[in-house]
Amino acid sequence: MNPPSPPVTTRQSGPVCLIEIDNPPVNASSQPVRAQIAAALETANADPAVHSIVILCKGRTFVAGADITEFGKPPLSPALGAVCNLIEASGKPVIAAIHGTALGGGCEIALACHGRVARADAQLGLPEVKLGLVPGAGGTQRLPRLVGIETALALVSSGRMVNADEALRIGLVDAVATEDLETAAVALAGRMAGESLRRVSNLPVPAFDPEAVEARVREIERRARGQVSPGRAARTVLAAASLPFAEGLALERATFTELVATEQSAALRHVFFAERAAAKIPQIAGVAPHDIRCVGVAGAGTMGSGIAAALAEAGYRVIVVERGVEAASAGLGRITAIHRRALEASRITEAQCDERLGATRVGTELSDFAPCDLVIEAVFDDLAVKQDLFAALSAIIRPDAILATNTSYLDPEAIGSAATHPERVVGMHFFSPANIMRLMEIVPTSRTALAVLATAFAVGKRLKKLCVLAGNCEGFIGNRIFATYRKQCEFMVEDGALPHEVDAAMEAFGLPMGPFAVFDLAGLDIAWARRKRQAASRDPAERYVRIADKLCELGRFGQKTGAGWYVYDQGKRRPDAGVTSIIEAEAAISGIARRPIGADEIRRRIIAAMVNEGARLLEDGIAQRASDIDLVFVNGYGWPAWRGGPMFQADRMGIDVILAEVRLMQSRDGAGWEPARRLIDMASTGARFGDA
Ligand code: T1G
Repeated sequence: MNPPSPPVTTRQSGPVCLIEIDNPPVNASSQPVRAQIAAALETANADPAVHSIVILCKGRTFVAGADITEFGKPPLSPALGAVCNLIEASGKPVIAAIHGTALGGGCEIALACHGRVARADAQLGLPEVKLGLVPGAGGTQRLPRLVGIETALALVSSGRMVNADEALRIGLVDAVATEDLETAAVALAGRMAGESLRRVSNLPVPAFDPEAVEARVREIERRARGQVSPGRAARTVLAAASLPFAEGLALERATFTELVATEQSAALRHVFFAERAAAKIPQIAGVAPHDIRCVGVAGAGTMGSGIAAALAEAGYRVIVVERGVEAASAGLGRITAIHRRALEASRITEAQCDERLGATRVGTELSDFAPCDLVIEAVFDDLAVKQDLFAALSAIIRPDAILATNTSYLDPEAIGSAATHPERVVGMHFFSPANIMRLMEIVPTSRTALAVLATAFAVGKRLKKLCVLAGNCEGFIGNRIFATYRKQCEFMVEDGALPHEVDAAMEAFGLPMGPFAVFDLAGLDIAWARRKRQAASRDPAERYVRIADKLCELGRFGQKTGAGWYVYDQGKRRPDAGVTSIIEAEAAISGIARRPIGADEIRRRIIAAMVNEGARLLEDGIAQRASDIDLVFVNGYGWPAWRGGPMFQADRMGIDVILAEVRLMQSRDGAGWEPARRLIDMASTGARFGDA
């Protein structure tokens, strides 16, 4: 078999040496790439026939970054920073020919060049902070010299990409190729040959307002809410203004080396690869999805209008149907408001807003759905209502059209059974607000055709959703674990903690809002209704805490009624002594001697409860992999990505620690809190969720 071709080759275009990288899938600057770029540079500089050099890439993109799989292992020479310094020190001009996404180390290679040409559809960025890092190959020191401190701060601390036009405008690239990229790069290289070289590191940092910049850096640190890399990246960029280049590089390298070893970076790298793993659904590999252009949405309440807005944003034609003119008008108002808010925030242009509204029609007749390729129902979460709808729609939609249910807790199998073609029914569980939350759980029934499942994933991807395959059980992945989480929180309150103490412990962990505040926000009545539905079938041996029922019986449904676990004055929430009295009374009835419960125990019990249920989901095949469960909580429940997710956290805490906590629950809380078999096996073998 032929040996693999080297990832870097050179060829001549007249007196221009083309150093071409071919390291699929994204031309990551792996060790062989780095070493071979360095060697090619040396050869080109020694060759009298070469007067200038172009670095370009084959495949879909310029270098999209360092090879993330190398992180967490001993560094391999040459470091990318050293290669960038070699590029900049070249005696002959080096031009970067950029297409696709020049990110991270790729952008840094371009910054080390003496000129940069971008294809019109190219994007550039330094997204290292999204991996808990800072740029480690000169980006924090070269970028401000090219684009100024303020712009460099914004780009490095957010990891945002810029398109070719913006890159040209801010001075990140010298030209946007209106013709063939290689031709444009070779032409620029020719023009620069023989001229004095513009080395970015020799440029002064453009003047800036130090007070305004310091305030900006503090704002970046504040908004990072516990994640350290955005603030550290900002500080490292700012150092470019006060340190000589070499010292700035040293500071950057030291910061990168420190952060790459942190748990936050390990967690963010875990999430990065988890997102890519979640997209791998073996059963639909190679299955062609339906061609979806026109999507119907049944119901234009909060969920339906959010779904409709997301569909229009993704470029679909959208037909919405509500019952009655008044509801339809209110629904249209909600949809219009979503697009207008995006316009007012300058996230879209007037034309885009008009285009989205123009693609959306709201009516009152189910027959309006006749032309749809897919209809998503977001009507009241009642089984009979949904079954009647699917039965009616079956007589209206085309024989190849798909029916999707957005149900949160009902059984898609039961809903689908009412359709004349249950093989064309699938669950697409959006999270509210549907136009903002990235997560979508995709739930096939036992009858769902593979092409229908593939279509749900294709639509989800076009909606830019993070799609996770979920098996069919009550609550699927997220809400099933969340229900367990909620129970354990209420147990802790009966055992001795107070709602605001539980919330404080979880907010200190990094959640933007603690569980009891979330319960109040979502409304206590929804879970109350479910508990009443389940009362008859509840295992009497199961521990049951009545505190939330008591609150609901008093009409305390949460924020919407001004009181729930907290009391609300002008939107501000505060602990309520009345709730404490109810808690103490219920504990007394249960014969529980309440005791103080510290933040560590609160977090340990919550994570252990989540992980044990997650282990059960894996055993039951409801979740394909532990990292999918992590993605559900990072993208659907506010879990900070820099914590990696509950299963990742379990590996860090130790499976034995988790199991010990679950055994305490079993002895204290009884039925339903038995350790999952998988957890017991993992503890005995030393296995971790991350090993799978
Ligand atoms: N290293 C290793 N593998 C990578 C990779 C990377 N940088 N980027 C992508 N892959 C793999 C990915 O796991 C998947 O593998 C396949 O490529 C396709 O990716 C020194 C320290 C470029 C926008 O953060 O944002 O440079 O699953 O599915 O949707 O200062 O990949 O097929 O086996 O995402 O078209 C900085 C990360 C690194 C960019 C393409 N760079 N990548 O998106 O494809 S740190 C990044 C992306 C750094 C320097 C610092 C995206 C993409 P598999 P994909 P895509």
